[in-house]
Amino acid sequence: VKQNTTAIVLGITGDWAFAAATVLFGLKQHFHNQSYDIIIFHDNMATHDQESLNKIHECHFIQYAIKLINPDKFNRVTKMAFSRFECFGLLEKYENVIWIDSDVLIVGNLDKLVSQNQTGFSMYRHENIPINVSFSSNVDGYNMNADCYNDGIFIINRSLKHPLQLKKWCYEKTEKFFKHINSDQAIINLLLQEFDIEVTSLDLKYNCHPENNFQNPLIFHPWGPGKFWNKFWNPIWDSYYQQWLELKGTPCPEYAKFKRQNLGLRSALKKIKQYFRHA
Ligand SMILES: [Mn+2]
Repeated sequence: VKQNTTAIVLGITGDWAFAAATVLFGLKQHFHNQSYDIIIFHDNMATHDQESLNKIHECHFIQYAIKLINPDKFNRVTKMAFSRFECFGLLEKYENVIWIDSDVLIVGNLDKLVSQNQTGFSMYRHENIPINVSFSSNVDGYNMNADCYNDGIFIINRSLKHPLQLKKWCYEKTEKFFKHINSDQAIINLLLQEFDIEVTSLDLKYNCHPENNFQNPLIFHPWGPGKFWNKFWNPIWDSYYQQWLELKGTPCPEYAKFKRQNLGLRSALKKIKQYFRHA
């Protein structure tokens, strides 16, 4: 079997198979100009869910083992968020590696995504939001007021120097700075400073919060605790989710509850109208 030159990487706890499914459906719909391998780092995902995901697109499943000093410290992310550090190692096998958070919704064409990356590392930059939002306390020796990059979606390629060293550094500093950091994103932003990495600013359309009134989004990403299954109801996400259920994938208990509470027929119609007004 010929290996593709591009890998798309997800990392989820076993109970987020439904979320990965919605990303795979979005990719199937909107990413056509090349073929790619899909790699899913997971934490004890049920075999039948792996089989259901394979029906959407063949996936390479990798059980992720990492011992962080204190995973309970991170209330906003699970240890699986740190599996994005594996992307650096994957550059040994792939020319391009794309990390996509599984809480996103792909709504437009991604054929130009890989070519956005001119420097080896591409991510959306939050202008005027300092990196200290990702920390509970400052780390000495770094500029904590630098603009924060959002690592929910990033693209790296072989222009990036010594990727294995970067990977090692990320894990080491996650342990070393665990008292200071709130998430993986803190470490990625320090990494940029430590290795003086030039980042290509990814356009907002590839990493756009659903509450942003941006006109032509291609990927919605509700960073923060509100997700498509508990806060931002969206008909496209819902249709992908229904397809997942048709594949007998394990449902999302939170979404069933959210729908019951918030989506009587009347409020559903209202939200659909609002959606198409903005679309
Ligand atoms: Mn996210």
